[in-house]
Amino acid sequence: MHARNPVRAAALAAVAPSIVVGIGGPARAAEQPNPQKAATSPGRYCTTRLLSPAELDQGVKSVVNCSESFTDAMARAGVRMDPNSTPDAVFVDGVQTRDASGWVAVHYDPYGGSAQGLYVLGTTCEGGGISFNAGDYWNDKISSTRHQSCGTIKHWDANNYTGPAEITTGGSGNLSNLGPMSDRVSSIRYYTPAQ
Ligand SMILES: [Ca+2]
Repeated sequence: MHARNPVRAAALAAVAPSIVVGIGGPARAAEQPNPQKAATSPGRYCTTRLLSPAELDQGVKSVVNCSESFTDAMARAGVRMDPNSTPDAVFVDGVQTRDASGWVAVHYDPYGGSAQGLYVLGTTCEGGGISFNAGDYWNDKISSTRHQSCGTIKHWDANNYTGPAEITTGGSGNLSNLGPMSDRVSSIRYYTPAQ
């Protein structure tokens, strides 16, 4: 049998805002839900820096800092913005901006996004990413992703970028709800736009 199936591929492309790879395959090694998942939020606005591909290869895990204040969270992360900025309206020197805020994507606990979330700080989309440890608040938590500077984002169940995964694509501001990877994401990598 030939592997190509243009009818199925076209159907997937037509209906799927996200593309699932590896689900149900023989190599599937799905994680069990994490019983130690933190019940209370560490703060509504969280930041973590984009790890480089080399750091991912070395097994470096993400450090996440959170605050109840959006501007406090950003200031602690070194993101410069005016004090009247909000998640939906960032101002720098009085000018409203979006990508200049310097995050590659924002991930959210609920479907459909939220004002609060995990802001991944970085400017490159060359396969860098983030990875959680079991027990981290954001491990197995994410259900939606807003693309900012990176057009292709791959979400894995495991924290080592292998096994079942789900890809979202979109321009800056595009929000995607996750399907099978909802509440299962343990590592993510960021790439340039797919198309
Ligand atoms: Ca997981």
